[in-house]
Amino acid sequence: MVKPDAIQEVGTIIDTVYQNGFAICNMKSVILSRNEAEEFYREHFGKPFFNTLMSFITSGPVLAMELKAESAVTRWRSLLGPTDSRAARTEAPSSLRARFGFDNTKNACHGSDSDQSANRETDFFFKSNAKRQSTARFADCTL
Ligand code: RTP
Ligand code: MG
Repeated sequence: MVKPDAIQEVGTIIDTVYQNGFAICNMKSVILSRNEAEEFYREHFGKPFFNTLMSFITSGPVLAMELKAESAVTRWRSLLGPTDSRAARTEAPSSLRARFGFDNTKNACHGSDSDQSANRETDFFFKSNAKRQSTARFADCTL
């Protein structure tokens, strides 16, 4: 998920997605409501940064993408770099968070932290897509 602080860089981020061998199976831009943001980030409910995270993630559009690749969760998180963009700039200067994020909250992109989270989070954004009648196949995404 491209977060609101990096949405103006979304073209470059999509270039990076393809250059790193991911397929994009689904893509959707939305502005999350507070309730939706709480559901998406429910594992962090009650943490000290939760309200700051809620304000930030609902402050503008996000771009959700369902990415497919071998070991996609690990590879995408490695491309993201450390959570704090300031640390990313020293520890992983070519990472997305180093390039496009700002700090510990505004850090450009999200990545699922396990296959289980990836399933839950892709359902969160895309489950309703399946209801559409279409004969089209998803490019590169035969599972
Ligand atoms: P994400 O879930 O967004 O991919 O990030 P992550 O796994 O690297 O980090 P996580 O611990 O899951 O935190 C989720 C998001 O909450 C914000 N955050 N703020 N101390 C803080 O102020 C703080 N810690 C985390 C960030 O936006 C982080 O990506
Ligand atoms: Mg996380």
